[in-house]
Amino acid sequence: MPKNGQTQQFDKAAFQAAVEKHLTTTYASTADTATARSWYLAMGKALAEISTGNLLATEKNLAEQKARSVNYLSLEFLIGRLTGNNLISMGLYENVADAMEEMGQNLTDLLEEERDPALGNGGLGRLAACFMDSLAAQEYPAVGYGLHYEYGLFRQSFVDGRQVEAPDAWRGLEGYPWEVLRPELNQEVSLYGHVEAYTDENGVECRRWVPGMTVEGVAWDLPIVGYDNKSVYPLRLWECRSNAPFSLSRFNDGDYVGAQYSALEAGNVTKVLYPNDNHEQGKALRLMQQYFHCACSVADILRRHEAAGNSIESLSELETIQLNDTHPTIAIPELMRILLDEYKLGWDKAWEISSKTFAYTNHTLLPEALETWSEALIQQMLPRHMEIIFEINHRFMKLVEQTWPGNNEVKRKLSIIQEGPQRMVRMANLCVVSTYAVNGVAALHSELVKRDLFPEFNELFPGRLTNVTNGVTPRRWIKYCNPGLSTLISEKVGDDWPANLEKIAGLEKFADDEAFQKRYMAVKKENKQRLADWVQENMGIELDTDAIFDIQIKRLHEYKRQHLNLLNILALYHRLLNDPTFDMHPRVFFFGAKAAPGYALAKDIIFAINKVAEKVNNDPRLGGKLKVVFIPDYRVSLAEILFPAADVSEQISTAGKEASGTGNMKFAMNGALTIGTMDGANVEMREEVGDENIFIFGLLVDEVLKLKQEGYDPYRYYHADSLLRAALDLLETDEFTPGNPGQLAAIRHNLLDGGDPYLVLADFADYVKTQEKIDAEYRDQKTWARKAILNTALMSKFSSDRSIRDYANNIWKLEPVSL
Ligand code: 8GP
Repeated sequence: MPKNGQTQQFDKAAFQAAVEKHLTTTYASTADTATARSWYLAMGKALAEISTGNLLATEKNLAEQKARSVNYLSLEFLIGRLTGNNLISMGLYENVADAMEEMGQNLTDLLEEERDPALGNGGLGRLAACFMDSLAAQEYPAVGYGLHYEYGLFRQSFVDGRQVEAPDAWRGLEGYPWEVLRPELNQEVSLYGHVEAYTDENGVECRRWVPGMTVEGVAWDLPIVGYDNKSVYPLRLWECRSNAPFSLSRFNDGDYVGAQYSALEAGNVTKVLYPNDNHEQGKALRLMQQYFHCACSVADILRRHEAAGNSIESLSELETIQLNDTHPTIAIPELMRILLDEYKLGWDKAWEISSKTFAYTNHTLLPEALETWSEALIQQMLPRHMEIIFEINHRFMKLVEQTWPGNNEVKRKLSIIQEGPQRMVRMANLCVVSTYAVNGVAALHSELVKRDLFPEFNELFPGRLTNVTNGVTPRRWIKYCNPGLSTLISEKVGDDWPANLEKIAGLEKFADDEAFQKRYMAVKKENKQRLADWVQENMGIELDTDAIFDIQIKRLHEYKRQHLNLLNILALYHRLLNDPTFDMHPRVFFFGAKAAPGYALAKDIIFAINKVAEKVNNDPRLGGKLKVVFIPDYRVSLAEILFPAADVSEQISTAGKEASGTGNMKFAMNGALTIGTMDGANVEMREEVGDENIFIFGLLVDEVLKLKQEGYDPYRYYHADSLLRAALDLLETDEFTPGNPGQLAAIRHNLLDGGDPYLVLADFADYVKTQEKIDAEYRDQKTWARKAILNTALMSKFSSDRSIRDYANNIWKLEPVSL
């Protein structure tokens, strides 16, 4: 347990009094009648009092020290439940458990009352949350800027196997106990209108934006508590409200709804998180969200900068702004607008400041995820920003002309404006041109960014494109979610590993120690039991913890290839029923995944897995060897049960498509062995653990490209491989949908006649073979235990503390400042 300043300051009686006070005055309840939820809320409020005090002290200290800070701008922060995690960071877990016990309350039960703040879709949002944790743990001055969505990512349930979405009111009726309103930080945001030219008092020709409407940005802070230190950084979430609630004249005319129309409109802006992962839809309201987020955040950064007595010329010395993907790109023209139109700095000076302030992280190469916005839409909503984007592009095109004289093809390719029937603004190009650093998120991905996505930019701006391999926080993803393993690790390497994950390498020398292997596997077994109990209780499926727990949890997407996993399950089903010589170790295949509501094939894949699960889980002919469990409403709090319980981690994307992956790291830290392609961070994980401790299969990036160039024919694999044929053909029968043949046929059709865009069939045979190898190796529990221990021991590179140090040293040039 960390013993930091907060532990020493903890006054049990005062804390209990604060809980009681909130129970009565905030939640109108009494100790004898309060529900578990009221107790949880009151406890949360009492804890937030402590963290808010430290948040204000941290802000003051950083302003006084004139510390250089990073501002992490992201439309998503998938933070998960804060209470348990913050208690660990504050070093107060035991103290608070004890204090609550005395009040007749069990802390573990109270923690279950918290709803996950699901303010993100998947990898990109969860990365932002891990990064905030690592910034605070290492005291690199930081502010996270996001949106205060009223509804987070939808809640998922299954009705007859099909995904059904419901709104996620994560704050409940009472509000979230950790959030604090910061009314003094509110901002006014402009939209629409036109641009006008005018001559200023010095006779200089100027331009300015005359907005058509304004809305109000309301600031909410969530505390990001530094592990084992006193610093608390804000995750500042902006909520949009109307600042003109209704027009009095219209109200008097009896037009009650019309009078509140602007209030309704403004309230919509931060109403809901767009539920797309690795896909953009180009909706006007989404652009409004993005601009609203950026306008509030940039204004707040400038407010802080000036309040600390700093000149605008020194902005890039004291502040850097990291853009988490292109979603906050509009912050660039917004800062330029303020520097030009409000500070009147002139283009060259404004550009110098702005381009030294921003850096950009790319998270995907998938073309459908690369954002473009219609020029007409930006022109209408943000007319001055469109002018500024044109000017940036005009100057950039001159540079391209100097470098490649007369080459119109390269100009067309690099231009921020994409020509066509509808001109579009390419946000990624705007980012590369306007930032001082662009990074990919794993070594392979960053190479592909340079080689395939932006080769000319790499030539034009040598050194700008770089890599920072992703990581995950060991506090949440080992210490908090896997207490059994944590105790074991601390016993062997000391208890400071959560803040210094390099220490975990000390486990390597116990990999062959039989006594240690037994204890390590006993912890795994307990974690499998915890998951099995959850499944029994919530889904009514009974599981055997001697079976291999094989888990694929991530968003549902064709490129992640849950359907490759499904085809192997169908192949096993076929062999168990038709091949008397076939034997397998019992295995449970777990899935957890949400599909974007408009993504039909992804939803079909969920339906198919659920239908197959229904059948195999109840088919006595299988002798209990094969089970399939699709966990509904997969979210961070369920991930905390799933990662520690896995024997096998599925990381099976088509090579070149998964930028990094971060679930892969969480599994391996918790002792699951990976079955994976040479994609994303799998490549670097293999480097760390060695080829014998990971199961790699499938085509390499260049083999994928070559096969596609040569003309990929999925039928070739279908005809050549009888097992694949059997698996695919099962999808056309009514085997899993009795009386309704063809209900699962869309997947087969997509793979055979739809061209199999993600080469599922090409990788099938090698995948099946590698799964057989896993089956054989699992039977030798000693060797398996050794490999699992080595996975835990050799994962230190994938701590997000290391990622953040890479950003701080190589990109942001940031120094830690302790409180
Ligand atoms: C994800 C990548 O798919 C994943 O490989 C990576 O680990 C993660 O980012 C963090 O770097 N990308 C996205 O989630 C993504 O691009 N989402 C945007 C479209 C919303």
